[in-house]
Amino acid sequence: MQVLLLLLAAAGLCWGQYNPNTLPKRNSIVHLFEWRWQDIAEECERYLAPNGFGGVQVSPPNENIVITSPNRPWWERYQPISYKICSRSGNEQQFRDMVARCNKVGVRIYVDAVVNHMCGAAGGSGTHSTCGSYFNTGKEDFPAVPYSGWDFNDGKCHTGSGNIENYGDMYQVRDCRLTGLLDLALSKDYVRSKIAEYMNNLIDMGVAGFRIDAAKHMWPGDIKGFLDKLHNLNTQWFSEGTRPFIYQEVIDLGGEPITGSQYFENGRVTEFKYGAKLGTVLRKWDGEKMAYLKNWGEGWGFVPSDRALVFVDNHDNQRGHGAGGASILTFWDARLYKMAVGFMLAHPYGFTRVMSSFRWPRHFENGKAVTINADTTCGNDWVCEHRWRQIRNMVIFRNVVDGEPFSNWWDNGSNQVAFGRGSKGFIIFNNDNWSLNASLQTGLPAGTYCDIISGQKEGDFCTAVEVHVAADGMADFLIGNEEDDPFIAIHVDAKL
Ligand code: QV4
Ligand code: CA
Repeated sequence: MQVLLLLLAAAGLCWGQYNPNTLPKRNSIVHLFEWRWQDIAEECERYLAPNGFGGVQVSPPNENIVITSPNRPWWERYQPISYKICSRSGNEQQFRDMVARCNKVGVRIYVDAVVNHMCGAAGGSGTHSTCGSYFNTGKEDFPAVPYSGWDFNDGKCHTGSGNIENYGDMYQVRDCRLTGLLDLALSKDYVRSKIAEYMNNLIDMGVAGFRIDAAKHMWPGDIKGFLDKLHNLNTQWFSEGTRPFIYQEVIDLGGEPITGSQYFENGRVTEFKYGAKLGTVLRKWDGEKMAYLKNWGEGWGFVPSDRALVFVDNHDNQRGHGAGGASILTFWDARLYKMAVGFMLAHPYGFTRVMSSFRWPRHFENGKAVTINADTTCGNDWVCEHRWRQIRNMVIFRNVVDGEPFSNWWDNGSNQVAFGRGSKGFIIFNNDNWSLNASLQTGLPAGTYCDIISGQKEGDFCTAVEVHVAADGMADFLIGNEEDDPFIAIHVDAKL
C-alpha cells in the first residue's frame, strides 16, 4: 500500500501544473488587465466570489521601466527592471493584502511572469523605473536583481540586429531579442535561480500559479529548469504538495517550427487558434459557419483540452499586438463578442479565461481607480466585460454544468446551432439572417427555465424570457435575428 501511495504522490506531483487549483466548480478565471491590487481585492469580495469566478490573472507585479514617450503605455509593464513587487498596480503590501483577501473568499491569483527578458535595449540608463531602481541597458546592468552582461543571450544570437528576424528559425526565436528586449540567458542556473526566487516569493505569499509570458522565446527545457525549483503552494490556502498552475504563452497558429505541444511537460499552453477561428466563424468569413462547430476543440486541430488555456481575445490581440489577426472579436464588437464568450463558456473544451479591458488610448500617471456605477457596470474607462450580465451568467452556467458531457447537438446546416451539457444545461444560437423556430431535445428535466442571457432567475421569477421543457425534454425555441443577443441559455440552477 505504501508503495502505491508513493507512486500516486509522485504521479500527483507530475500532474499538478495542469490544474488551476481553483475551488471545486470554479471553472473560469478573469484577466483584470491593469487593475490595481486594492481594486482587485475589492472585486474578489464584492463580485468574483459571489458569482463563481475561480481566479484572477493580474498584470505583471514586478518593477518595470517608466516610459514617457508615449506617455506610460500599458506595455511598459512587459519591460522588467527588477523582481521587486512594485508597479503601477501597487506595492508589495497591497499585493499581499490582495492575495490574502481573494484567497479568503476562494478566488485565486495567477501572476503574469515576465521572465524571458528585461527592458528594451534602447531603455537607456538611470532610475526611470517604477521602484526607482537604477539600471543601465547599454551595460545590461540591473543591480536590483542583480543581473549583469553575463546573464544575457548576446553570444548565442546570430542575427545581424540581435533581434528575432525569422520565426521559422527556432534558435533565434529563443536566443535573440523579441522586439529589442534584452534576452535573458535561461540556460544559466544563476538566471533560473533568480527567476525561481522571484516566483517562490509570490508562491509563499499565496498565489496559485503563473502565466509564463513569451514562453515561445524560451527553450522548454530552460523553463523546466526554473519550474523545478518552485515551491509547493502555501498550505494556508492549499493542500500539502499542491503544485503551481502553469500556463505558457505560446502563440502557435501553425506553420512555424515551434508548436504548443513542445511545452506540454511544463504545463498548459495558450491556444491562440481558438479565438482566431471562433472570430472567423461568428463573422462568417472564409465560408465558415456555426454548423461546423459540431466538432469544436481537438477536431479543429487545437491542443488537447486538458493542455489548453482558452480565450476569445487577450490584452495583445484585442489591440492589434501579438497574433490572432483581424478576426479576433473584442468588446468593440459587443453583439458577436457576447455570443463568442457564451459559446466558449458553454463548450467543455479547455480551461477558460475571460478578458476584462480598459478603453484606450488611456494614459495615466498612477494606477487608475476602478469605479462601480449604480447599475453595476464600471466607470472610469474600465470596460468590465466580466460584469456584463450575459458573460457573468455564462461563467455561472459553466460551473453548473461542470463535468457534464457535450450532448444533443443540433444545427440547421447554417448558423443556427444548439447543444446541451448532459442534463444540466442547454444553449442555442441564431447567427443567421432569418429567425430560428425549432422544437429541440434539451436533455433537461421538465420545468420552466429562465433564459440567463436576456435576464435571469430572481427569487421565484424570470426577469425575461422563459423556456418550458416538457416531460420528454423537448422545448420550443423562437429567436429573431434582430435581437440584441440572438442566443438563449438555460440551466438547472435557473429553473423555477
Ligand atoms: C522597439 C522596436 C525594436 C527595437 C526596440 C529597441 O520595435 O525593433 O529593437 O524598440 O528597444 C514595446 C514596443 C516595441 C519596442 C519594444 C522594446 O511596442 O516597438 O521595440 O517595446 O522597446 C508587449 C507589447 C510590445 C511591447 C512589449 C515591451 O505587445 O509591443 O514592445 O510589451 O514593452 C510575439 C511574442 C509574444 C508577445 C507578442 C506581443 O511571441 O510572446 O509578440 N506577447 C507577450 C505579451 C506582450 C508583450 C510581450 C510578450 C513582451 O503578451 O504584451 O509585448 O513581454 O507574438
Ligand atoms: Ca529568449
